[in-house]
Amino acid sequence: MIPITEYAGRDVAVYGLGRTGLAAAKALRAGNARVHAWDDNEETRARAEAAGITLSDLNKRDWQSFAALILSPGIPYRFPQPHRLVRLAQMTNVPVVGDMELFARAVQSLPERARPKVIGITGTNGKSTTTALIGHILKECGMDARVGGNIGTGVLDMAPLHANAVYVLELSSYQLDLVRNLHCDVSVMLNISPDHLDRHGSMKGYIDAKRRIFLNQQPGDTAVISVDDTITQTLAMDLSTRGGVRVSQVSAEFALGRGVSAVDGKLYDSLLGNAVRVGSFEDTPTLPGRHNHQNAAAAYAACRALGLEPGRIFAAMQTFPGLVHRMEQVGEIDGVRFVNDSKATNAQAAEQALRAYSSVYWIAGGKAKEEGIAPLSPYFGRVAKAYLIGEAADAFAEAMEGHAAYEVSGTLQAAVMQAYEDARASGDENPVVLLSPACASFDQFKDFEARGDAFRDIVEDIGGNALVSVMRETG
Ligand code: UMA
Repeated sequence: MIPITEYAGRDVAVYGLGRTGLAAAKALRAGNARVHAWDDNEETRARAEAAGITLSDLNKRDWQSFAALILSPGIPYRFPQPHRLVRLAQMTNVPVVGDMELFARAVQSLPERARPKVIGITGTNGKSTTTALIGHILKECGMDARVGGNIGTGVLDMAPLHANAVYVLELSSYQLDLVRNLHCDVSVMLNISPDHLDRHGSMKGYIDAKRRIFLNQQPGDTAVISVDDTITQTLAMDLSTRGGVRVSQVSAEFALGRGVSAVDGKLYDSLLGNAVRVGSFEDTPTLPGRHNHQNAAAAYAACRALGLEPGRIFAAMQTFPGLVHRMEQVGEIDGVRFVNDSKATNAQAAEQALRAYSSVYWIAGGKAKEEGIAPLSPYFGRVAKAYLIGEAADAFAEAMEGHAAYEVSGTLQAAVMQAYEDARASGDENPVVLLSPACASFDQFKDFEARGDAFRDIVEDIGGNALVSVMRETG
């Protein structure tokens, strides 16, 4: 845990007691703040109490006494409308602060020589893989790397600040919306496409949140920016013309004159001008597909910014174990493969999984994103049948009409059972039951991890001893 001392002796409201809030409440208490913690969910409150947190109903408190409101990222800050308690805080001039901001200020409060390094990673897709990959490379190279943030560990739950440590933090747009003082020695921007627009009001609001990752970067710091979409290209231009920060461009589309390129299945480093071939992606089996090559190029550039040698970085990439919930190979039953891609919460992410297989029994749906699944229509030919779940089912059914067979299954359980039966009876070569929802999970699950875990549990129940493991994707 990282104790937070800036509110010692003062009253602080902590609203939301999931991973963020629970860690924040403990960190503040360790720093001698008087913590007033609340969550609207009864079970969550009970869990927090069991973890030693004293509850206090924030709806009934005198807000004048609070020095800050620590807000969990999942609770609306600005859009679709500020949460009632956020409005209450604003009306009583109580600053609204996120856990990343508390972390940033704790780092800043240290003398410069005692500060750890911070690598922040954001983007619409690929941030968890890139975060985990950077953490893995640094550890393999003998560094004290700590991985956390949106990837699943509340930042204040991480090991205490230490001068030689490197904090590798996945940063969501929700978290970035709440930072003011975060300083990344190395920032990584992977890609930007429409996502979470309900929470940011517009595409501009979403981009503005994302670009906050560069906020306090200074000369000597590095911004790694993948320039494969026009939005990130503009951000790279903006930052380069501003001067000061070193911009390392990466691409999985083009061979860059100066930067890191993943082209023709190979990784090239031309950061210093002359291109050097670093290695072939044939040797990194857990990083298949163009999207992973983009992640790998960005991770490589971030590690180069810390001064690591190309050969050591690439050797570490070869031993990367991959991530759960991201094209995770759950296993095979009677020749039917089950793939858990629950992390695919939008069309772009689902596209990568659909492209990887040719006979897909596709489970999709949940809480839809604005673009729906229309952008996936070029891949509907790979879909043997779709099983639609959650709030989005009817809209997705309409989008699939005339393109591929589908049924509205409603629940994940019904979808998996039917998809397995159909895949087994199909006679297709290598049928795959793929959970790649192209939707957020919040209508039926706590989060995408709970959805992926539920998928794995159902498959394990169906398979019993007949479930056999399969090798990870290799191409
Ligand atoms: N709550 C209320 N009242 C409300 C709304 C919510 O009390 O009106 C409570 C809920 O009951 C719950 C808590 O607030 O207990 C929710 O907190 P949260 O949604 O912020 O969840 P955490 O457990 O704190 O997890 C958060 C991130 N979740 C979100 O941003 C939605 C996790 O990312 C992250 O791993 C964790 O902090 C640690 O940093 C998850 C995610 O889905 C994986 N992120 C989104 C994404 O990747 O697309 C952004």
